[in-house]
Amino acid sequence: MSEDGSPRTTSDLVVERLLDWGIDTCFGLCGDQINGFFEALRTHPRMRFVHVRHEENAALACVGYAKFTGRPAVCVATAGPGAIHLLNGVYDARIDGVPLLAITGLSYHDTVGTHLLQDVPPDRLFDQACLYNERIMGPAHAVTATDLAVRSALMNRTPSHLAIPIDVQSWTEDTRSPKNTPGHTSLAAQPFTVRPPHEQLRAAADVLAGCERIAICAGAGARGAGEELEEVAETLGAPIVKAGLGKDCVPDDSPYTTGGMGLIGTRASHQVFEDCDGFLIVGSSTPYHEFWPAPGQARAVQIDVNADRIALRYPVEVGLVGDAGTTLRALLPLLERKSDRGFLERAQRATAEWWELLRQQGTDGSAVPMRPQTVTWQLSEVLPDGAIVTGDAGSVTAWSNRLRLRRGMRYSFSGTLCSMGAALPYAIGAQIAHPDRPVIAFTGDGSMTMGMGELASLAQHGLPVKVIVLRNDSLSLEVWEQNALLGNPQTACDLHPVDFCKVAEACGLAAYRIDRADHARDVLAEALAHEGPAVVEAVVDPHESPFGETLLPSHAQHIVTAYRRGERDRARMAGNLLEPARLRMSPAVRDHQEELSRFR
Ligand SMILES: Cc1ncc(C[n+]2csc(CCOP(=O)(O)OP(=O)(O)O)c2C)c(N)n1
Ligand SMILES: [Mg+2]
Repeated sequence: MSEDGSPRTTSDLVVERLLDWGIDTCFGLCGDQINGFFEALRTHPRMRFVHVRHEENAALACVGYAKFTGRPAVCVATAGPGAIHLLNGVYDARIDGVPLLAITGLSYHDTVGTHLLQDVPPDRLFDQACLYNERIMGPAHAVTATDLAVRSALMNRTPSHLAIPIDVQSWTEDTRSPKNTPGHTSLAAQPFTVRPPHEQLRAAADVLAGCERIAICAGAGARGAGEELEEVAETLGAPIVKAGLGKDCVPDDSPYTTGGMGLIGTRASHQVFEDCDGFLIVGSSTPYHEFWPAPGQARAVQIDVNADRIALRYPVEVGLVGDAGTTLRALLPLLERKSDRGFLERAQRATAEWWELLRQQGTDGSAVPMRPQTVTWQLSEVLPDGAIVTGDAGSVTAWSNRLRLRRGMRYSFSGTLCSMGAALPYAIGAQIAHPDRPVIAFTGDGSMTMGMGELASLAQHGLPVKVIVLRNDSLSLEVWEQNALLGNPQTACDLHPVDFCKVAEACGLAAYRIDRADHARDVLAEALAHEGPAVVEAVVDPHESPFGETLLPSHAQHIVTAYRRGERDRARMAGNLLEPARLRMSPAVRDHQEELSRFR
């Protein structure tokens, strides 16, 4: 019985059990096939419900929430289209390894599969995305299924899914089977740490002792292990290169890091990987391993909490299955301090040169339109302490990856699914979890137009998120990818111009526009100081290459081919690639300088 004497429904039991687990935040959108569950949300205000405008964003908000807290939230959607919308965000959680709980509606218990309205089986739809994925068959099943769903999400860091038929959502009675002993599950879910055995730690230390120039690659699994990483880097004289999802594992002003890797990373990181003879991978299975040392180039050790990720992308000699912090702490006493600091010092000089290039590009006041680096550089200058920044898919991934985050700042993006439109819902999840921290979504105009509805959610919930939109009227990353990966001239990348300031104002948000580099810093500072939610539209050059300095030789060759084949914007783009400061840093572009010059 509930407090008012009415019997508890299946939905009441699920919500109450979630609250017992400490899960108290739910993002979603209602609908006739889930409204029985919404009644339980209405009557349990302790479960904070955050109404969003699109179910995908409910799931992505859960991912943002989990990435910045380590804790799961719930996303809820109606059957059929609601569940289908949810799926992209649920996959994002699965692929980046974070917990969430998805709850969807389902047709009546006795009409499933009879072609009624929205009769799409959500459990089959979610089958690949969720490790625990069940239908709740009645109130007697609710608590057990919820316990298993939550425990699976927490222990495996995966999404779980529960589908509840519309009538079952409101049922208060059903027949309990003899096997279903009341109270046979509990809230026990012991957090565990995984630590590799001593012999393997010894073997790893021996491998690293035999190397002279060790590179560390730190990914999502290294988040939270920054101190240990820096200590290992100091001991081994080893620079830390950060995979995209590891951006906030050590701050960008740490003396040990060369910043990001791959096309979106820094030239300094490329040099480290090119020159190393030892390789320590910590919590990374980045899909961009072609930028890692060549197989056979370096003797390697890998730390990963997932045993099946060991030797997935590099032929390591020793795999240490364990949590990054625990394993690094156990490894440290076995490591010999490298007396030769030359490799680290060279990396530090290359990193300083890199930041100097970014400073020059970012303070280039004469460029019209403004360069995207201006936003990156000036935003880094004015970011408040403790800021949480969310990035997006696009050339904006590179610009946000190159932000200079200080100690205590956090960052993430849809790293491995790389879904467009994740920055804003991630920011919603982050701001709900951390109401007192500055939260900034750094997005592109393509992503923004996909998810504009959530600007209204910011206003609706009074979430003071600052949304910075790089407006280039283009899906500009795709232009560079069509050119550099395939040798094709761009196609289907133009975006009809949208005035995001007007959109923001129409949604009830403050709006700022930056179209001059020399105003960027002041406008950004003013927007960040605004009390409520705000959009900053930064009008930037679509022809700026997000990876001029980091191209591989094959990319430069493809670019030349695309230009030969008539790339529409080749004059502007070639001119940009051939910028003298950039040329100095990019061997791939230098090798094609003569051919590129013909198109300028
Ligand atoms: C949902 C989704 N659709 C398509 C893509 C492929 N894609 C990656 S980046 C990108 C362009 C993003 O454009 P915009 O947001 O304007 O950012 P820009 O590259 O211009 O900075 C596209 C189409 C994707 N990653 N995700
Ligand atoms: Mg764009």
